Amino acid sequence: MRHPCYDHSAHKRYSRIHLSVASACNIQCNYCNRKYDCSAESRPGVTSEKLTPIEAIKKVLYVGSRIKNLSVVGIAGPGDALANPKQTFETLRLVKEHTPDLKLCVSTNGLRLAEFADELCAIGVDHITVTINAVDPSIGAKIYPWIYDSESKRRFSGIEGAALLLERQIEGIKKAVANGALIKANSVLIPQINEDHLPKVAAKLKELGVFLHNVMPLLSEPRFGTFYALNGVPSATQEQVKKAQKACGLDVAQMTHCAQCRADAVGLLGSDQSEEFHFKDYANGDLNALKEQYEKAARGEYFEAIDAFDRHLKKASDELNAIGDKTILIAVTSQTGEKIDMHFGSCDRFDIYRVGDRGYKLYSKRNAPSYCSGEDSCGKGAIDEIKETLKGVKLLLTAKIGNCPQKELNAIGLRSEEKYANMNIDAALTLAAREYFGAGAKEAEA
Ligand code: CLF
Ligand code: SF4
Repeated sequence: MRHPCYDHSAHKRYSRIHLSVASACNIQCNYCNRKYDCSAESRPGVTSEKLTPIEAIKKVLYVGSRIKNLSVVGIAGPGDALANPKQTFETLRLVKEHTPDLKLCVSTNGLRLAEFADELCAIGVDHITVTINAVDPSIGAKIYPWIYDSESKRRFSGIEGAALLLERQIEGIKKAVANGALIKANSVLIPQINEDHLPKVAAKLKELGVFLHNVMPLLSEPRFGTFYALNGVPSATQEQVKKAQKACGLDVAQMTHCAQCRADAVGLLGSDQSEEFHFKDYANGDLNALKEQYEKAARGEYFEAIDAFDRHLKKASDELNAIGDKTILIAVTSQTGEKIDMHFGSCDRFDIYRVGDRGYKLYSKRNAPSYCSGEDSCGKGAIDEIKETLKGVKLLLTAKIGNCPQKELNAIGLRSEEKYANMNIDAALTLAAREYFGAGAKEAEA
């Protein structure tokens, strides 16, 4: 999939551009200060430039002729895309007309999604994000002080408002799914408010056919001036997010690479290039001249090249999957999934590879309690469960491990190695396998 948010493997290949054409919002979230971008999709405390639809399409053409891996155009604020239907739809139509090779993506709080789902899908928006923080109005009421319903032209508050928002979100998602759109749901993890409720949200998302769930941490600092920040609701920790992702992941696939972008973000996720493109460079440019530049950039050929590269990679990986007649299981401790960069004591997920003398492949990811909990009883409670988790594994490649756990693991025939610390996983596995099989280990499993 050529969408950097929906496909983990695409996020280092394909870029997105956000068009900040939607300024107003029709609800109030307690984690948002409307001086800044929509915090349900972006990093709080950031203010984006605001564009008219015509400025926005000029920006797409200008940026697209310079960033060849641009594949997605998103509207994610700075307010709510569907609270500004005129600007949003005019922009989407212009993008569809002038850059039909780009995917269209919209992010919304969902209050008006049911009203606009058919129109969005008819234009070609096939990726829609809806922020759902609660599926219980009594919890929703602690998150949304009010919502404004444009149908009745009334403001609803408390449980009544939260219930109406939820009803519209559900109706909107059902309509969009029925139209074939891929729905991603964002949930802001708000400590003390919806932290323990998120698995219920995930269960509902599953029932609705949501494709992907993105649990985002609440970022709460007094300088953001939000209700929560001013009333002592703290930021969510990485541990809280991981725990929620693990629980929610039982029902719906979890996105774990969200960069909490700006409403005018440009480029790869986590590597923002918005500062490189200045309003004055494109806003007064001639639309036809910009379009010519865009077409000359031969983006289609570039996409083809990426696809061809992927096909080669798949072929190579298929070949690699014939990894040898003798194989062993090797576990690694990694925070990033790329390097051996985690200590055994803090690891709560072991990535297990099946490794042969000709290659390796990821076999499973196994969760276990951390050996080191930071308490006096450190290790004692967890080691039996870790040993059970690592049953059948012959080698553990880790950044650091103490003598006690090493001995415990040796007792189940598992050797641990620190010498590959901070090395890329692929290099470490290759070297470890070379050493293991070169040494003519007798124990290799079939
Ligand atoms: Fe933008 Fe959002 Fe579309 Fe992606 S972002 S509108 S789905 S193209 Fe992506 Fe950014 Fe996270 Fe959003 S990393 S904040 S999930
Ligand atoms: Fe702010 Fe977004 Fe919530 Fe609107 S939907 S109040 S812009 S966080």
